[in-house]
Amino acid sequence: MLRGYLDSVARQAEKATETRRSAGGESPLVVVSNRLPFTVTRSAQGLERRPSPGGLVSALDPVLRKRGGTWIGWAGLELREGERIPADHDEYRIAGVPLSDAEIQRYYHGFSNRTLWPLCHSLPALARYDRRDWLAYERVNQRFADVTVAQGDGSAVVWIQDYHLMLAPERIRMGAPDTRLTFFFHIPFPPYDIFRLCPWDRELLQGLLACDLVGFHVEGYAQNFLDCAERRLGARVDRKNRLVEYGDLTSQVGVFPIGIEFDAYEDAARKASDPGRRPRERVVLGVDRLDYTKGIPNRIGAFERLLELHPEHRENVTFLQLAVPSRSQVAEYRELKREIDELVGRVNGRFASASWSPIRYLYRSVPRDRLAAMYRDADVALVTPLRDGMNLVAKEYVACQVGEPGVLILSRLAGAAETMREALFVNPYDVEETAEAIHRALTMDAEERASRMAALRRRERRDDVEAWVQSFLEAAAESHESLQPVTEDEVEGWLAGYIRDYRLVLFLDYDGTLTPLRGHPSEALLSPEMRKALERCAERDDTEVAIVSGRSIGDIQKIVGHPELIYAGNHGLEIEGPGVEHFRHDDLVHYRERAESLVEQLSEVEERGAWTEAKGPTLTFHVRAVPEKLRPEILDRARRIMAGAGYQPRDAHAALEARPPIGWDKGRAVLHILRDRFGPSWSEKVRVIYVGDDETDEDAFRFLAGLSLTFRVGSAETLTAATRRLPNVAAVRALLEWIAGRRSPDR
Ligand code: ADQ
Repeated sequence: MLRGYLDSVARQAEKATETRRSAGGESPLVVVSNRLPFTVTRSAQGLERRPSPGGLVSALDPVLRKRGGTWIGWAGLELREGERIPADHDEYRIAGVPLSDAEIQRYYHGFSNRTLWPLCHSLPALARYDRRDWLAYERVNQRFADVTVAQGDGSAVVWIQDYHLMLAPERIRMGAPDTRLTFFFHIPFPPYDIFRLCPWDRELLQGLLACDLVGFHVEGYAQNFLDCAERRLGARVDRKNRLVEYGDLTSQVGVFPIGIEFDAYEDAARKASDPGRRPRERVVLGVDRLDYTKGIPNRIGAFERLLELHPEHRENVTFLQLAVPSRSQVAEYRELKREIDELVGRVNGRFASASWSPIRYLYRSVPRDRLAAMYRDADVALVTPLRDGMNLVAKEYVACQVGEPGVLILSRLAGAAETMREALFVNPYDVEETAEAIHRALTMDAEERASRMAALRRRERRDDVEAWVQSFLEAAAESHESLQPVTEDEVEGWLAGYIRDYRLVLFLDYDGTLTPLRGHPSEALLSPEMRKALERCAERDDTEVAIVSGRSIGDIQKIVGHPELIYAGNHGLEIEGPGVEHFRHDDLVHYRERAESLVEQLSEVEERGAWTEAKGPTLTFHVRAVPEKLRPEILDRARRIMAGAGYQPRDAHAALEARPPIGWDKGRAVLHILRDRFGPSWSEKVRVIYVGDDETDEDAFRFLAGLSLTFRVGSAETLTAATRRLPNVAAVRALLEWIAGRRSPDR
């Protein structure tokens, strides 16, 4: 069913692209978010659309109308057979992502809100890790990507919103490699020590690193992300320019603090009627989604403490807390509701008089005009989240302050604290400090209130949500810089401490590591510079060099041509070199004949440029010359033939390796060389570095984990067990040149 749906999305997309091209204009925008800009509900009359409130929708709506494009998201309910999202004279396209109730349960309430939400808000004790939630998250992200790719408009800027869709960029990149992919993360990005608690942290980071641009609200989140990419994925990072190089991809990381629709709130505050309140009643206001990150219990505690410390506020000040019901499917949220009910009851019970209740608590959503009036009339806004990406309530309060200026009390732990400098700051965990801040706000003189509020309003008017969208889209349109090529100084930082005063054994793969991959293996020759670097390494008496390749041993010896090196051919099934006993795996003889017959069998799938490289007991089936679209089918047939002949087919770069099933790989070969050359306690005598570029090198990376420094070169499609990623062959050369020229150990 999804297939048919995707086809229809693709057909619509084609039509829209044609219309836009004939009209000319900017590249279209594709917004991808968990929810569409409206929610669909089912009633007796059928399906209906209700616009979703919120600054993001109102800011993006005009941009989409002007540039053309698509909004992709979930409609808010599971559509039944034959039901479609109702059309409504849309000026841009709407593509719904179908999700079942069960998927919403695991992907949305589960992984998004029970794992990522608490973790990103630095509340790891509340995070739950359930593999079934993760699998649903993966599946749903893939579906969002499929719908996006089916839009088929390579010229569009794709802008993905928020933590529900961290894997989508990578999946979109696979389906549409040239797309300009951008992402905005609306919640905090936590420090490395917290993010790594997630069992799937590397997959999530890799998902985002497929983007050209990743945006955060504040510098701290951006730096946390860079830190995680470097320490968990071995990516190269330029902190100053906020660039991450992951394999052969580079992402720009940017800081874009979000704003609100300032004019709309200000206007609503001016127009809203006066609800009329008791003379002398002063109001401290809290407005939040009912969420444990918002610190509502702490806030009630602080207000209670205020009444204890400063009894003059009793009877005169009321704390008005509005809370919109939120995520009530999640147990922690239901518990929080109960806790707040109890707290409010306790404080009111303790201090209320016949004519005054200290706390008024409304558990519901309030329409914009009423909310604006409440903001306008509040003497103090108490915005004290325990952690918050930005916090729009602080900004809305400021926009609505059109009368006698009030005071904003703001948690230092909200992103908004980075820019809203004129607020009174508190640590929300410090009840005493918050109580004193409320007292200070209630007793602040008019002049100070006016100057603080004027500065806050000026900034929020200028940096509104429209400005935010513009600055993000401008950055998205710019082509970002690449990182500086790897330098010997950089290599020194990675290696110097590790190999100081040790002998070094350097294992190097050949194709894709020492030379770029070519159409035919015979074209992949060493550059003179690389040859020189290799020779200089081999000349050192504290360094040994081994080449570990999938090629036959004869071929690799010939093509490298240096007599002093150790060579392991056929993925280590054959080993030769100075100081190492000549090795051929015992079972190899049995496979030589079988390989010959397999070569013959494969000739039937040698179509469209596919060919077989015979390497004695093993072989490689190459499809680099085959058009990309035809590869999967040809590879599939080759895979079946190999398996039928009793070989293990293994994916390689544009190729399939046929390996004898004899439990031997590059990892075992490396271990064999090390033991043979240096004895069983080799790890105490030498330091080991391994550099390779493909899946067959992963065996060595896993084997050597903890026992060596390992580097994976080139494309970043899969996670690696290597310590670090290098972008290309030039970076390998810088590595070898540093090794060749390093200071000798002091003996
Ligand atoms: P949220 O966690 O939803 O957003 P926030 O920025 O505070 O948090 O926005 C809450 C919104 O709900 C405000 O627009 C507010 O007016 C509204 N609201 C709250 N209580 C209400 C009530 N009782 N009635 C009506 N409306 C009510 C996430 C991140 C934030 C980030 C935003 C935008 O968690 O940190 O600022 O995205 O990027």
